[in-house]
Amino acid sequence: MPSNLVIVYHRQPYEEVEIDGKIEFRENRSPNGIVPTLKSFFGRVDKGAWIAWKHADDPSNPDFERVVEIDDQYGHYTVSRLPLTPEQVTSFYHVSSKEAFWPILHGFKERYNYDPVDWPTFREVNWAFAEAAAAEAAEGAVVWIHDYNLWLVPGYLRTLRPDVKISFFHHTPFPNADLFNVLPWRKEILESLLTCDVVGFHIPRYANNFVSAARSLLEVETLKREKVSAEFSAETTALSEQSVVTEIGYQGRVVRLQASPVGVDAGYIGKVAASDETAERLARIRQQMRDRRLILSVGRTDYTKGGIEQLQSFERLLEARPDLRGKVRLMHVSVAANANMTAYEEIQRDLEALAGKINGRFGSFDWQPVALISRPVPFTELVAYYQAADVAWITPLADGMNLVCKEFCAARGDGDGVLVLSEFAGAAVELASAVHTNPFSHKSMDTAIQYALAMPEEERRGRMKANRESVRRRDVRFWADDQMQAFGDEVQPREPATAK
Ligand code: GDG
Repeated sequence: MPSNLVIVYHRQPYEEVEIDGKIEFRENRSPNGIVPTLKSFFGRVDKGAWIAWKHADDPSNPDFERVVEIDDQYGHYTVSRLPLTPEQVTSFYHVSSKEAFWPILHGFKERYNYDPVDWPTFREVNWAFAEAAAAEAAEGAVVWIHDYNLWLVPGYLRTLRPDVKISFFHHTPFPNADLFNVLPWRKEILESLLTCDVVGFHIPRYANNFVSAARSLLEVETLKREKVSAEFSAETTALSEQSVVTEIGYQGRVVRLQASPVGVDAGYIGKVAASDETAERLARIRQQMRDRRLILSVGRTDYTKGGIEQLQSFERLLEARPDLRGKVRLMHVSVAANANMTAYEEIQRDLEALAGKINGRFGSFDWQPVALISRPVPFTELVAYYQAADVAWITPLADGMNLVCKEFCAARGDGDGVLVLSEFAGAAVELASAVHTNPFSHKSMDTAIQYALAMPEEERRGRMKANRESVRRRDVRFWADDQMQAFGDEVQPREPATAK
């Protein structure tokens, strides 16, 4: 049966676990908030399809199961798995996407590694995704493609299936022309994106940057510019915009640009937070903490997440404030999502060295200032830490959105806790009541954490109330509805099945 919604995302939407020689599909527990969010869309259509890749040493092996049927709490859908060889995965994902695109998207020109990129392989893999999507899509279906490693899919798909509606969402930032044009394949990428009906971004800044890149190379016309919607904070921060381009024209086609921030499943997080199990865990954590304050930091091990800069600030805090020694602990959860990549191994080593240095310098037999956690913490446990934290210290140097800060607010049913948030996380233009900080300034980082630790209860509660309201109102459902509107009537909104 053809699908009226096809989601194209490089990762499979579940984990494959072998139990007694049988493969079982389990909820994906890797540290990334995207997958459950996307699956929640399948509750809205009769039949959905997901296109991903799967490691295959020998893609011609007839036993390779290409299509898997799933019926779960999200709905009924099939998953088409493209068999990629280890060489293709390294080239398409680890090299082109992570070493070349990722640093440019996040503004780290000096980390951009051009030489090893094998562009024909990148094209070949993107073509395979486009072909698989074309095979699954019903007449006029919506094909929703995710993230920069599939940048060429829209262009290929448009040639294969002119009838489908194509929407492309960027989970990362989108840089301006000065940065984007560092990529030698810039024109090909932009021409592909301009075959979409909708190109989505988290926030207006990224949409405007996309326009700047497109206008620098192609005859693109601005058709509509609007005042930034009231969903985004009126307060100006590093990523604010006053107006946003919402429609552009290219070669007779109208492309709609949408700034639509991804939210979290606030209802689900609230339920986990209110459970007896979490209450027990929370009590245990509090007992272990005794009267010490807990600063919590959670993120993937990645130079964009600013872990090193944060630990350096924590060291300066303990240096400047002897009164806090023995009274405060930083729990720094930093989980590597991409094993065997030099850049991430280096960060991991640096984090370990710095945490060790701080612990050696300030710690004692019964007090370790930094708890560095490098293995994934189960989500239900993470929620207990969100609740136990006096401060969530979320200070990426660049981040498309950042879901951790939203999860923290959603988990704080007690109305307490302080969120310190980098101005360079997309979420900062929504969460006006967070304590904003500039991670490129020692002074700003150091002042913000001290301010948060000293914040009186009334102010804490006032800020948390406003942040929680915003996180709950613009949760994952809000994002879903926003996206559905952009798709038009092809995917009829209806009550989604209960997610998770
Ligand atoms: C990309 C963009 C954008 C983390 N550690 C553990 C754990 N996590 C979970 C968090 C959260 C997710 O991972 C991280 O989401 P983020 O949004 O913070 O970051 P990215 O993975 O970089 O995601 C980002 C996002 O896409 C969505 O568009 O916001 O800007 O970079 O859900 O809870 N979960 C568990 N244990 C951990 O140790 N269970």
